[in-house]
Amino acid sequence: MSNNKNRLTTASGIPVGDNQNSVTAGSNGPVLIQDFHLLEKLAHFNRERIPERVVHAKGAGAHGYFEVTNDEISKYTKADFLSEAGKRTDMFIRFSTVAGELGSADTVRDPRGFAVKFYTEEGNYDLVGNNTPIFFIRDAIKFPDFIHTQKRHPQTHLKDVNMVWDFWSLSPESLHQITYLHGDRGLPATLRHMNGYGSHTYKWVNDQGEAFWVKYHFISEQGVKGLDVDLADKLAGENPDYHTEDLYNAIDQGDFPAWKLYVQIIPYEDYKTYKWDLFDVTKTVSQKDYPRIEVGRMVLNRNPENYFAEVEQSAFTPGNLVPGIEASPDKMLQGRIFSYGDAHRYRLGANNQQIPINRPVNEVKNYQRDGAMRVDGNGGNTPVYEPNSLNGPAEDITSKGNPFEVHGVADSVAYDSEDHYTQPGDLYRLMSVDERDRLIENFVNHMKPVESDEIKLRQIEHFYKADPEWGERIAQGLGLAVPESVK
Ligand code: HDE
Repeated sequence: MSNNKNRLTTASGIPVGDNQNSVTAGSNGPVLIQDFHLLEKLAHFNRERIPERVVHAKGAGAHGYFEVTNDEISKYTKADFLSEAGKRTDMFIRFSTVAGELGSADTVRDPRGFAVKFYTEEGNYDLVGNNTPIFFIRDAIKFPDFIHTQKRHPQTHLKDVNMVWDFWSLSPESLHQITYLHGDRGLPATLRHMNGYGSHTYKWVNDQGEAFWVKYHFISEQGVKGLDVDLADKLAGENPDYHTEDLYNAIDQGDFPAWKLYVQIIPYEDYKTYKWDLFDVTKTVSQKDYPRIEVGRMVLNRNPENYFAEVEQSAFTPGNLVPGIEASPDKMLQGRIFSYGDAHRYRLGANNQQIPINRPVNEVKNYQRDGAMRVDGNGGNTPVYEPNSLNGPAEDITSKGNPFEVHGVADSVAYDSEDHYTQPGDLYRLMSVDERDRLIENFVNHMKPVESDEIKLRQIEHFYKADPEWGERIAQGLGLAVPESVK
C-alpha cells in the first residue's frame, strides 16, 4: 500500500489514479460508465447548492465570545451564561441583508440581520435580531406578502418600487421602520459600524420565578456610521461583497470588532399600563422610561474556516430560548418561533442541529431518532421512549417555562393602537438638519419611479400625519401637493 499520505481519494476514501482524464474505450473512444470517479465528481457537483435562505440570503459570519461585565444581571434572569461577571461564552454571529439573493450586493439600503448564537452550557441561545430596533409589520401573517414586495415582480422578474410603496402606503405600521431604513442607518458603512437589536420584547425570569420584560441593544464600539449613497452604488457594482470583505479583513488583521450588550428591564406588570404596547414590534420603548443596563461585551475574533460549512449552514431560531429567557406574546416573535425551525428543516434537513456550527456544546439527550443525515450515533441502544424505567433522560422541572396569565376570546384581532405617527415623527424631529435632508432625498428618490400618484399621495399623508413639514417636503420633492383632506 502506498505511504503517500496526501493522495487524492473519492468520497469513500478510495485512492484516485487519474484526475485529469476520463476513462474511454481507446484514446478517442466513448467514456466508460464504469469511471466511477468521473460520475461521482459530476454528480456531487450538481448537488453543491442547497436552497438559499428565502430572506437574509446574503450574509457574512464570524466567531467570537461574549463576556458578562455586570454581576447585577443575575437579579433578572437565571440564564446560566449571564450568571456572573467574567463568565465567557463562545458565540457565532451572522450578519445579512434581507431582500437580496445569495449573490447580491452588500451595500444596498436594507435592514441588516444581526443573528447571534450563544453556545451556552444549557444549550444554544439564539438572539436573532436586526440592526434596527423595530420592524415593518407587527403580525407574522403579513410577512410573506411584505417580502414578496421586496423581491422580484412575478412578470418582469425585476425589483418593483410600485409593489414596495403600494404595500407600505397600505400598511401605516411600517412608517417607523421605513424611516430608519431611509435614514443613515439603512445603509451602514460596514457591518462593524452598526448596532444590533433584539427588536422584540422578550421575557427574563430569575431564580425566584420573577419575570421581567427586556429589550436588547448591542451597541457598536466602532461607532455607528452610514455609507455615502453614491459610494454605496459604486461599490455595489465594483465590489458587491464589500461588507463581507471588510469584516473578514478586520478580523484577519486582529482588529476585532466588539459590541456592548445592554438591556432595558421593564417590570412585568408595566405591560398593562405602559403608554406603548410592549408587544408591538413597530414601536420602541423610551430609554427615559427604562434606561439601558450593561450586560456584557461581544468580541468577534475568529473568521470561519469554511464559508459553506459555517455561514451557509448556520441555523438560528428565536425558538432557541435557554432557561431564564422566554418569549413574549409579540405576534411577530410567536410567528418566528415556528418559521425558523421550519426553514432549517427545509434547507438543512431534520437533523440540522447536528451540523457542527449548529451543535450545542452540552450533551444532547432526547428521544428523537432517525431522519436524514443522522450522524450522531442516533442514540445507540439507549431507550427510545419516555417515561421509562430504564433510567433514560427525564424532564427537569426547574427548566419549566414561567407560567403567565392569559385572558380574552380566541379571535383574529387588530392591535389596539393605530398611532403609527408619534414615534416616526419623533424620530424625524430628532434628526439633525442634514440627516433630515438626506432622509427626504432618499425617500423622494425611492418614490419618484412609482407610477401611481394615488400610491404616492397615500404615503405622503402618512408622512404628513407624523410631521407636517415632512409631508410637505416629500410632496414638493415629488411635484405633488399634500391632500387637503389630511390637513
Ligand atoms: Fe426573519 N426569517 N422573519 N426576521 N430573519 C429568516 O429563517 C421570519 C424578522 C432575521 O442569518 C428565515 O433561517 C418571519 C424580524 C434574520 O440565518 C425565515 C418574520 C427580524 C434572519 C424568517 C420575520 C428577523 C432571518 C429565512 C415575521 C429581526 C437570518 C431563513 C414574523 C428581529 C438568520 C431562515 C440567519 C431569517 C422568518 C421577521 C431577522 C424565513 C416569519 C422581525 C437576522 O424563517
